[in-house]
Amino acid sequence: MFDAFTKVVSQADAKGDFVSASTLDALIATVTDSNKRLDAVNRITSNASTIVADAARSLFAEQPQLIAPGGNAYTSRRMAACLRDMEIILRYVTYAIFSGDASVLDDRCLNGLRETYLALGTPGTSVAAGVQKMKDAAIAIANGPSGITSGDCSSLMAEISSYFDRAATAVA
Ligand code: PEB
Repeated sequence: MFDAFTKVVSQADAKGDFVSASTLDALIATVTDSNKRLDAVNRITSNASTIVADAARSLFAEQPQLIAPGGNAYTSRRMAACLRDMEIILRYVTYAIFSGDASVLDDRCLNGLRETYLALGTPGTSVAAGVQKMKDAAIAIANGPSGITSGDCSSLMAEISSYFDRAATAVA
């Protein structure tokens, strides 16, 4: 499991190189912007249950077969498993945002998840659609202008989007 810093060290060591000046510049920018990152993690974390519940509601409205008898989220046991899965994925995305690196998300959540859904008979494309809905809600919340010092968060938001996209792609 890497963060933005240990990843760079590992890559440099694999080549027997010192950390390059351009890499240092990128890490300096990461440190300079770290308050934005922590604010985004904090906003998404403190709204996690709303993000999950709204995304699930919207997913079931679009794909009502999931909650119809025989559907993959039919019965409260499967519904609970589904909401739990979305929450787990969102939680690992917040870890990746915090670390500035996707490895925690890859290693501890996404690795083998497609195969798990295949074995369970759970439609991965529907999980991916739910993840995309969580992405939209999380970005809206993290990027919301109210009650926060305004600044350019475009690159951070693109990074956050990439973690959700990575999760969606991994299961679709
Ligand atoms: C992954 N999900 C399920 C299971 C596992 C995971 C391992 C089987 C065991 C169980 O039921 O608990 N667990 C989950 C995860 C990690 C982990 C992400 C990462 C570390 O450890 N059903 C739907 C939707 C979708 C869904 C499309 C968006 O209709 C999910 C939610 N996951 C779903 C369902 C089950 C499940 C299990 C319904 C139960 C399947 C079943 O028992 O029939």
